[in-house]
Amino acid sequence: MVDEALSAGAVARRLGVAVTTLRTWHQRYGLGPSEHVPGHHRRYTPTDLARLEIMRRLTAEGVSPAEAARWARQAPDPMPTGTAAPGRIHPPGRDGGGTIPVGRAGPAARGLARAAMRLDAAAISEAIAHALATGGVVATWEGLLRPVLAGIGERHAATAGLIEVEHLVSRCVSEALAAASRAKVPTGPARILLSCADEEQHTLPLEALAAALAEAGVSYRMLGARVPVNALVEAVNRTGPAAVVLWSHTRATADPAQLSALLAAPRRPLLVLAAGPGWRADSLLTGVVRPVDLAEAVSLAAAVRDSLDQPRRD
Ligand code: B12
Repeated sequence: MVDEALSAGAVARRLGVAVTTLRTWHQRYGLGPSEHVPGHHRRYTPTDLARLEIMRRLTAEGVSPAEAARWARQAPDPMPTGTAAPGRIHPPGRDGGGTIPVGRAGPAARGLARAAMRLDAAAISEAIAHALATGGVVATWEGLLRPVLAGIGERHAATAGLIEVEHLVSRCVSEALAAASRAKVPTGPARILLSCADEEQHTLPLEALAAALAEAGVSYRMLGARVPVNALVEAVNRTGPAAVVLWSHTRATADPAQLSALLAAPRRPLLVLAAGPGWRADSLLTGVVRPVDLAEAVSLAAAVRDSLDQPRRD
């Protein structure tokens, strides 16, 4: 619920548009913030937000900005969130070309979903970068990225569409996570090896893990997508990692032989993590651990790294 005046950044996130777009709508079409507290930046009131919501929806439907702004300026004071009350104006156009379901996720996820549907890469990247900077990697993954990615998957499964949205969002997520990882490069030897299973192209969860490890100060080495088992074992033998995280997103790439090969490697890691929904819990070998989520994967990897820093008793 909107119960207080908002900054430009907060409004941009709620609407899923870039701050620069808001600025243009203000300067060109007079749809700016109307609350003015002396000595502070102007703030957007609920009425301003409702007008901008109309502007966003109509422009997304292809109505020209000037025409959309005319409708937006006519809007009466807003009703409680989510209501389409009688008496509200009914501007031209349909109610959007479909949405990405985000379940119970908050306004930032809904904003990101809208930006995704418009293929607005600037707004998508801005929303992710802001979440990473303010909430950190795990919260951004769980509260923002995971719901939107799962929603895209759901819509795709139902309609066979949205492939362009899936690709653009994936790219923006990758770039934002890589930037977050680069911003905090941990020192010390890389004792955690991250790899996708053979033929596995779903890398984003592993990229989230990499960024979360960087944030936690844990060094890692990332092999990325589609790593054949021989190459994985070669990397293990050459680098001697304490833990290997092997990601599989679908049953098709979850061949347990890859896990057996890790356990049989001459430089067998202390911990093998079979991560991702591809792995069947009941088919995992002794010595293989299956994390339930990102936070658990981070803490298991950090614990192994820390155990190496303890004096050995044997
Ligand atoms: C983005 C995406 C892609 C991108 C990936 C880009 C990239 N760089 O990663 C691209 C376009 C490449 C792609 C390709 C394909 N995709 Co795809 N893709 C997705 C999508 C939308 C998001 C993937 C993702 O990152 N999910 C992350 C979260 C949302 O997944 P989750 O299941 O909730 O994961 C939780 C658990 O795993 C748990 N967890 C447990 N342990 C750990 C450990 C860690 C470290 C973490 C982070 C989490 C964790 O927590 C996770 C959430 O945090 C999914 C939809 C979905 N629901 O996942 C489809 C989806 C996975 N894809 C699907 C398919 C079919 C494909 C293709 C076969 C399509 C095709 N015909 O080519 C190819 C497969 C290529 C291959 N061989 O790997 C299907 C899989 C169906 C199935 N179960 O077999 C899905 C489910 C979409 C659908 N509903 O149809 N895809």
